[in-house]
Amino acid sequence: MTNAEIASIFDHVADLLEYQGSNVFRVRAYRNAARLVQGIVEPLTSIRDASDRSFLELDGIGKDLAQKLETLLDSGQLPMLKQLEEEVPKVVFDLMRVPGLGPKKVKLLMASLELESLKDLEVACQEGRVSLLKGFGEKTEQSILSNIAFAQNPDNSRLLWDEADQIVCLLIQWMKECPAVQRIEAAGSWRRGRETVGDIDLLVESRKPNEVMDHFLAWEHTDHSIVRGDTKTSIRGPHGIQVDMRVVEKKSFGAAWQYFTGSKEHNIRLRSRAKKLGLSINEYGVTELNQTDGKILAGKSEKDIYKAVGLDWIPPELREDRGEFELSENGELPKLITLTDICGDLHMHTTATDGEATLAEMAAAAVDRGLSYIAITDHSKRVTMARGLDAKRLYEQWEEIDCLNESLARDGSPSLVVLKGIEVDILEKGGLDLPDDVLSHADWVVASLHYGQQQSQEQITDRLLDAICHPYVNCIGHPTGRLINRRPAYKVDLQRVIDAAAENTTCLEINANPWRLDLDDHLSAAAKEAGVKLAISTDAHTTTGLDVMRCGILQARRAGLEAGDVVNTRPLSALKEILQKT
Ligand code: DGT
Ligand code: CA
Ligand code: CA
Ligand code: ZN
Repeated sequence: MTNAEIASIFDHVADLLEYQGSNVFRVRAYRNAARLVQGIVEPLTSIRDASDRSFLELDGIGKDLAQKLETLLDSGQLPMLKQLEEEVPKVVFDLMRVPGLGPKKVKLLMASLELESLKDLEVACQEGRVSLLKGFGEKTEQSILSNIAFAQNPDNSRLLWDEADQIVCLLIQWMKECPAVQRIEAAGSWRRGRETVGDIDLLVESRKPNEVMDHFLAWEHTDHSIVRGDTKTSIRGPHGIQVDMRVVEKKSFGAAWQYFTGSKEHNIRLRSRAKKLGLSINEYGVTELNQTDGKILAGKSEKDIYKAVGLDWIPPELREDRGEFELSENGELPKLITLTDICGDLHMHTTATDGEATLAEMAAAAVDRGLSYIAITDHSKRVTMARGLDAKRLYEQWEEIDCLNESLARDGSPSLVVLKGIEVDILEKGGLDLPDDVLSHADWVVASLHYGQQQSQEQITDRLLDAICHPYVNCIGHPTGRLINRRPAYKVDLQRVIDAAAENTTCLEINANPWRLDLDDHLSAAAKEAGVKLAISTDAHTTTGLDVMRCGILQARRAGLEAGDVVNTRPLSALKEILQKT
């Protein structure tokens, strides 16, 4: 069982408990545990298997949850969940997957309408029966209808990249134990760093395909096999995801890796380019178009394949047929940003609001990750659910930060600098949640929109534009508000947002949380084009939450960003210069 699967089980438990009206602290414990486990990159099995470690070392995991983790890892099941599933009608799960329908609303709907399926709710909305219910106007009814369509769209049931990555890592580790495997690499959308992955594609170099297939089918997470062939075998693995494994010979490895990395659009362009040069490209290699002897001109490495058609090797993240061929041909491919370019992280939370680690713990975790600065950006008071900070509590936190910086400096170099920040809410009626004179004392201000997400495009765009033009706002957090597979973006004119950000030297965020990843690749590329500086930030709520930076980096690479396009690649002194707004 992977970490992501465990996280989704805990989330599910939290939903069901909340639906049943269970104690809020109990619900919260499961939600927090889900978020914690989701953020841990190391497989939990390795904590279980280490004799000197225990789950209790994880913040927020007490005896009860530790026991549940053991049970889940040992049996793949949770008796408590089984019981909950018996108590709660099945349709409730489907209803809760509709964005905007939380346990409370679902309860109301269940109590007033006879619902046995999502379809029943759709019909009830179409017949106007939902808008008659207390607390559900016509607007809500319309938004439920469009969100049902969102929930039913198969594009919204793909795995997050991060979830797929956990499976890829486990599988590669397992396959390497097979002596017949000479080399193994992952391909497909995972390798291109797409935010979601439909199925996983693996490529093995071996002269003994049969032994490789046997080993693959014996993987502990193999649910069942779909097809077994001589060169390709497919299984269903964790989360029901399909994994395709292909075995090729050494002389074709590069060609196959290129072919199965895709994208399909990129490959079509590549093949037609080859054709014009009198060549043919397939998964075995490059050959002369009209030659029947089948002599392979290139195939061993990807570099050879691209070279054969007069191109520089193209990084997988750019292989979407969005202009990469022209860049490659002219030797103008960008030098894509990497994780090692990152010097700081400019969005994170602590126990002062809804984070799970203290200020000092976050700072220590940042030092461990080699960062040279972080900004603490807890929520402002409007976010009551997270006990957001008012001016008084913010100033108290900043005093704490002063002390911490002093003691960090005393500890000697290389040291970390903690910036005094805030994630200030952009209010429903417009304006910011804290007075200007408070914001003027911050080192770094992120402004984000959490409430009033159902407003019209004009309203939301205006709210964001106001924040962008505000003299003390440095960055707009998660600028579209979408949650992948869960909630669509709010309606907003992003071109105006991007243009205003460029004009006001306000940064836009690429939120590295694998559920968010907004701005996405297209929008980040548009922002770069307009001259906007981006900040890639983790929005961490736990210490391990800092590790999602790599997901943000992938999204940035897909947008063609270089280190220079991203503010938190600068050393602190250079960052401060950029922050001097005109
Ligand atoms: P996904 O799995 O939906 O997230 O996206 P991909 O890009 O991993 O797509 P997938 O798994 O269907 O195929 C892997 C790569 O194989 C794809 O990016 C391009 C390559 N490919 C080339 N020609 C074809 C073809 O005719 N059919 C399929 N299925 N794949 C092809
Ligand atoms: Ca795939
Ligand atoms: Ca596939
Ligand atoms: Zn945040």
